[in-house]
Amino acid sequence: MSLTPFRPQAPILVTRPFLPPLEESTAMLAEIWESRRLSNAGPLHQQLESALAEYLGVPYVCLFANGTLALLTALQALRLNGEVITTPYSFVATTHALWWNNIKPVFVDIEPDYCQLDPERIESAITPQTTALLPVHVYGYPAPVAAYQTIADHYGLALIYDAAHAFGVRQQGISVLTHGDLSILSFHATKVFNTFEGGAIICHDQRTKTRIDFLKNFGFSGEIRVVAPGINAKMNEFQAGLGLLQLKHLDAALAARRTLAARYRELLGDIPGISCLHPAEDLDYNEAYFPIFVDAARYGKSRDDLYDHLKSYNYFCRRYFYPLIASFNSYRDLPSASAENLPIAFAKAEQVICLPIYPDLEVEHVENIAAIVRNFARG
Ligand code: T4K
Repeated sequence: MSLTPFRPQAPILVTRPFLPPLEESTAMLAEIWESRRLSNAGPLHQQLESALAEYLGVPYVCLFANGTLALLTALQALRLNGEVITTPYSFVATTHALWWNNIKPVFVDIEPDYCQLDPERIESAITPQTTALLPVHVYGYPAPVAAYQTIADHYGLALIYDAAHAFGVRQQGISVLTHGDLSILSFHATKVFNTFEGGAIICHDQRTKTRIDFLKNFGFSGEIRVVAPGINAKMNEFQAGLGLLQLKHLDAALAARRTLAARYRELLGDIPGISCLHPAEDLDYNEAYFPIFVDAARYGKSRDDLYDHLKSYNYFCRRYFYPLIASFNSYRDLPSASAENLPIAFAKAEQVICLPIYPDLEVEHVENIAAIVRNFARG
């Protein structure tokens, strides 16, 4: 397909939040105004927990004000300390959550195919202080869960997934959120399913849910009893009401993402030096992001050249996850943060560009972006 690239008048950003029709939201707001129930596990909060458990195919959902608070609370819920093995190839919140819990992050490199924490490299990083593994299902692609579980079982480690990107992802019909001890979701504006801000912990049993529910509400169990040093991390009724509305439209939004992603793959697949990720046959993938990787030697231009070139055409992509978490000031002095320890993660962070993808993106932009990428290689 040959197309002369055009420059859209309005900037196209990497994502644009999906929202339900405004009239549905105003009806929901009217209910909240009437009831005056604004927070503290009100009826909408409870309804969304049940609706999400059913939609996602998971046992228990604990709603949070955002994904970062869910991560912080998950680490508290399992009473973790010492060292936790994690990936440097993620959003900073993954590592910040460890730091805020006074836990030392230990970075282990990723594998080159799907940028997941490499199970082959985990065992050599385990020390007597290691208490858990904290991998990420990066871009929503499932991490190698069976291999992690074998290691966690063998060494008696907890296993928490940062599943911020993996909303609705199923492998062989089973939600990826059912693995490990806990999984964390983000419902931020930039995510597949958003409640403006929001998040959740997925857990397997009522006992754990009860503990998490105490922890996210100051540790209160009843009116005057505090059973744990909790925090205020609750999702409010507006967020929960919005979530219930979003769920009604979610399948259509996911279908639109899949159509766009299929077109990208079709059009970018044969450009030398540009590679995309491909969902496996048995995967119901959410197309949360559309990362491409630029091999500068084969493409003839660097990743940053292409990023700037797309910007000159008014396409504002993002380089998730560059810079690598391990290169931020707070973490760069950790022994595990060195480039020698993390060669693949550093290399991938230098190659990645996430292209725009969101449900109401018009397919002509996907075709235009692909043409820009193709023509730039020749230029
Ligand atoms: N773990 C992982 C693996 C994560 O990726 C994240 C969050 C977390 C944990 C923490 O979850 P939360 O506490 O956030 O629930 C964004 C998001 O702020 C962040 O939630 C997300 N990951 C991360 C990957 O991306 P930025 O710095 O890229 O956001 P920003 O404001 O530059 O927005 C990106 C694009 O989205 C912009 O081009 C404009 C568009 N946008 C953004 C917002 C906020 C909109 O169109 N409307 C909006 O309201 O971090």
